[in-house]
Amino acid sequence: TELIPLLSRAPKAELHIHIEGSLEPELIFALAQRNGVALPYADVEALRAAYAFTDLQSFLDIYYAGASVLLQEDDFHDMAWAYFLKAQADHVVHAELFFDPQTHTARGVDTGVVIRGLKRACDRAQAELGISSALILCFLRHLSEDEALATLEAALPWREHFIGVGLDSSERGHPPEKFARVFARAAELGLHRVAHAGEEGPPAYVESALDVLKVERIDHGVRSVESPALIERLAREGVPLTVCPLSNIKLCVFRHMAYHSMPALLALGCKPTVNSDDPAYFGGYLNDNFVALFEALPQLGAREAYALLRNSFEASFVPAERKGAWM
Ligand code: ES4
Ligand code: ZN
Repeated sequence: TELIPLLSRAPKAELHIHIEGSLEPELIFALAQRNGVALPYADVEALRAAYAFTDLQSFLDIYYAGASVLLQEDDFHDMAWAYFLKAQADHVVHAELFFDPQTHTARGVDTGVVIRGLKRACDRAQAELGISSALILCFLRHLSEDEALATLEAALPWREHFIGVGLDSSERGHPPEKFARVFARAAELGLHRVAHAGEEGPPAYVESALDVLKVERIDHGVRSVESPALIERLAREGVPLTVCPLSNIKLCVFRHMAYHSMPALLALGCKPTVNSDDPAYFGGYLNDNFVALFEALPQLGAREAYALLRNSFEASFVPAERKGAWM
């Protein structure tokens, strides 16, 4: 459509990007060599050939294997810096990055190494690219709540370097309420709260993320359309949904982009945004997600494009006075 060049050039905020999911195969191999880490893939092509996912878990297995090359502070900086260069090309002016400390502390990498490396890239993105950013610490939901509590406590020396907490990894069988205490602790610490819900899991998980974890945004939430009562609530409360179109197709949440729930979410008065999730694994960065969505869904027009861009700023955790410059 003729909207695509306009959408591509428009300033936008990205609110759902796992920084470990921006690690391209070329950088995985370069870091493996730099750190002397052996990979179970012969080369970049063999690794990329493994990116044929059937569901969330089949992706996560490969995503955690890819992250195994990250050991030094510079590795985290280099990964995030590569993302910021892609973000700049897509006219991203603000990004809120998820990171998974437990993926790294399990290999003996200190929480401080992870956070300091990422923070250095964030500061550099502001200085050299004019991109503002913030970090959101995510708990792996397939692990226990006690491990999540220990992860939060271990990150507190760097409390000023992250703005919130999230919940990611395997959704089914790990409902939000499993993490009630750690999210209450995060709230006490003045941290923002988000959670993945309604990606592969049922609408009930979106409800418990709101009611028990008191989250301010839902990551994905695309299965909310299965519950009219939930959709009515999301619309009434103006809860932002950070939707990731290419991710949903690659992980078989929807059979084809033409069946994506985005048009329904918009038409029913919800507040969705467009995001890239794990761009190195799902076939594209933020603009690729806008293009795939708008090309497959002719019912999405200029009004919807404007709403999605505006929602990305409105739903960001930037202080209200700074949002004024964008909106
Ligand atoms: C993720 Cl797509 C997705 N879902 C849940 N957890 C994740 N971690 C990284 N990508
Ligand atoms: Zn995600």
